[in-house]
Amino acid sequence: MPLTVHHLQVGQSERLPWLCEELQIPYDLVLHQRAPVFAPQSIKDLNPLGQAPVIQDGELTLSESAACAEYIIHTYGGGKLALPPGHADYADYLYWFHFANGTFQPQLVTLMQISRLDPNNAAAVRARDRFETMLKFMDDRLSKNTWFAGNEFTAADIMPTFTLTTMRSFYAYDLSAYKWILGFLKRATARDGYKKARAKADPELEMMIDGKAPTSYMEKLKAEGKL
Ligand SMILES: N[C@@H](CCC(=O)N[C@@H](CS)C(=O)NCC(=O)O)C(=O)O
Repeated sequence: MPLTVHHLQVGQSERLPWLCEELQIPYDLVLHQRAPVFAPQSIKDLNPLGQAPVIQDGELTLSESAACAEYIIHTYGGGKLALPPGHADYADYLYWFHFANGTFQPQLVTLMQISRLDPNNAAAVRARDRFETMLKFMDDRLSKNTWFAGNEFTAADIMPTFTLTTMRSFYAYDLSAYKWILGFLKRATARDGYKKARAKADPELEMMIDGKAPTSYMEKLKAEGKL
């Protein structure tokens, strides 16, 4: 049985079909739709936390984006798209790979949740400041490097792209002030692997690689009477 990737549409599991396409490995993609915001029962049946991604490989069922990415890279990808110990950019690779879901994505989730309660309270202002500091930090990095880890495209580029694109449909932040991030997004999403994955995983989702904030997924649901 080949590797199966469970993708909750409009979600961070989009990283895994992209990774599989870049690695050119066979995989079955199972699409799950939000119901209408949170995960459907089909994801809860696979992961007690009710979150995607989930992968299955024989008897194994695994969740957590970064764990799944590492599993795929090292089990099926021959280590491609990861940098090995001893590589000049190894530490940078590790840092940016883990920064994505260890720091950047949680900060945006915090900002989104606090802002919904009251966008002007002190905690929301602090969360926004910290998030903007992170964007500036990433922009600086990309002003000096083509890719996050250095000169090579790696999984450290796949990991943060969700937070810089599709996640903006849940918290519509503007990227106009970050021209190096925008350049990175253009390069990353022009790759064949990204385009193939997008066509399979979220064919109807608008590309969110412009500076201006996209239309929020929640607004669309409201307009369609689903919220
Ligand atoms: N840290 C987890 C987070 C997974 C996560 O929050 N996934 C979201 C999709 S963006 C989800 O499944 N949300 C559905 C829900 O919470 O009901 C990971 O990296 O896989």
